[in-house]
Order: sequence, then C-alpha cells, then structure tokens
Amino acid sequence: MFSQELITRLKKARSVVVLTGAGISAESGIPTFRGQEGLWKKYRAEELANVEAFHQNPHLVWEWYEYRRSIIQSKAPNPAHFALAHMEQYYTDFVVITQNVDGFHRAAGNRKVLEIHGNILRSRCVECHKIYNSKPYIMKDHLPQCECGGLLRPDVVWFGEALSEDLLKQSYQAAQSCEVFFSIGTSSIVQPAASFPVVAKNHGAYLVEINVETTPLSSIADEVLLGKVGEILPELVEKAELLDK
Ligand code: BJW
Ligand code: ZN
Repeated sequence: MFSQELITRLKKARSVVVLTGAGISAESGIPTFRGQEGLWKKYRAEELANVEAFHQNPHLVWEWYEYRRSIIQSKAPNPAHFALAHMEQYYTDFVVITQNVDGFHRAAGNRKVLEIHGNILRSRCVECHKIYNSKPYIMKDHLPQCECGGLLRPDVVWFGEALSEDLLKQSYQAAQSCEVFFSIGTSSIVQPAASFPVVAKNHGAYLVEINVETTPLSSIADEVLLGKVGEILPELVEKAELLDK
C-alpha cells in the first residue's frame, strides 16, 4: 500500500507537517461537514458557520454549536490521532495544522498544534473579546452573556472571517520548510487551509494525501492513500518504524 519512496522519505525527514480536516475525527464519531452526514436538521455548514447567520438567529447557531459540543465531549481521539502523537516524538520538527475545532490532537498528545479554525469548547465575547474556556457564564434569553453584557459566540473562525495572522504565518512557514506534507481527511476546498499543501509542494515537499475519496488536491499529490485514516496512519507508523529513533 505504501511506496518505498514514501517510507524512505519518512525515515530520512527531519521536518514533517500534517494538515487535518473533519475526516480524521470521523472515526471518533464526529460528523463531517460535507456529504450525506454533513447536514444538521436541514442546514448545510455554510449556512450556519457565518457571522450573518449568527446575528440573524443566534439561538439557532448556538443550538447547533451546543449540539456539536455535546457530541465532542462524549467522544475521544481515535488511532489516527494517536499515530500522529507518536510521529511527533520521532521528528525534530513536527507540526499539526488542524481545521478541526474538537481539540482531539492535543488530547491525543500532540504539542505543536495550530488550531487555525479555533476551538469549539471556547467562547468569546462579541463586544470585549474576553475568552471563556469553560461555562461559568450567565444566560440571558437562553443566550450566553459576558460579564460586560455582550453576547458570547463560539471561539471559532466562520466563513468570511480572517484567520489569526500569527497562526497563518506559522502555517505557511511550516508548509514552506517541511520535507513531507500530509493532507488528511479534508475536502481541500476551504481556503486558506487548502492552499497549504500546494505551498508545501511548490517548495519541494513530498505531498501525501489520505482520504476515503479523491479531492481537488489529489491530482497534484505525490501519493494518494485511499482509505480510512484510522487504519492507514497506524499501519504507516508501524511500516516506516516511526515509533522510536
Ligand atoms: C475521511 C474519513 C476517514 C471522511 N478517513 N478521510 C479563495 C477562493 C474562494 C473562496 C475563498 C477564498 N479565500 C477565502 C474564501 C472564502 C472561504 C472559502 O474557502 N470558501 C470556500 C468554501 C469556497 N474562506 C473563508 O471565508 C476563510 N476566511 C478567509 O479566507 O479570510 C480571509 C478573507 C476574509 C474576507 C474576505 C476575503 C478573505 C474562513 C474559513 C473558515 C471555515 N470555517 C469552518 C467552520 C469552523 C467552525 C466550526 O467547526 O463550526 O471550518 S467551515 C468548515 O469547513 C470547518 C472546517 O474546518 C472546514 C473544512 O472542512 P473539512 O475539514 O475539509 O471537512 P469536510 O466535511 O468538507 O471533509 C471531510 C473529508 O474527510 C472528506 O474529504 C471525506 O472524504 C474525508 N473523510 N471520513 C479519511 N475515515
Ligand atoms: Zn464582554
């Protein structure tokens, strides 16, 4: 299943970057955004994950986030997340850039994690920007409120919103300097994340995609590993002996 080229490059590399999307948490039981199971009630992610939807109907958007929080809090990282935690120990330089907001990479043990779309368990005041890591906030009209009286929102990045400049800079730097870049469980359509693998490839990285189906990235990948990441990654870690150096 894995080419000798990939095994050799992984054994020799010092610097590896991994970009993950919803597919890596699918085997933990977290629904992905797109495709059949991506619908919540009758809504698509694009209709709810934007600031206009929040201002028009904060109750609906909060209901969606509370529903997703409850799923995430009842689930755990899967073998794919743990395989990445092992890989981090093997390499001098190992960065996980994740579009996921579930916190599972840190929970699995990865330390260098760039959560570019935020974290669903945090909330943020729309007025004073105070961050709430847990729940001791006041509810008013069934909506969470900051101590300043402002409305709280999930601390995530919605469509049309800018990503953290610092995280973007770190992501591009990592993509530009790595030797192997993995794009895992993402549909590769949401920008700017979808551009990281392209940047890595243009800077000479060996580009590997892991997904259950092909994506717009597949045609430029050096290697496309089709299948469930929870099965493929642990097998790759074992085959390439990435457990101890
Ligand atoms: C498995 C598997 C298994 C399943 N094993 N695989 C340039 C061109 C066109 C548009 C734009 C552009 N630049 C910016 C935009 C606009 C927009 C955008 O990209 N739109 C596109 C949809 C066209 N981007 C933005 O607005 C971004 N902001 C920005 O660029 O700011 C600058 C700016 C501002 C204003 C004007 C102009 C520029 C922000 C994007 C924020 C995305 N936010 C969300 C919600 C986060 C919070 C939350 O979770 O609620 O992020 S949307 C949603 O999509 C979420 C995800 O992180 C993201 C990506 O989804 P992902 O991970 O790919 O999931 P799926 O479900 O799509 O795919 C799962 C994959 O897994 C599939 O491929 C399966 O096959 C696979 N899979 N099981 C392996 N077991
Ligand atoms: Zn406030």
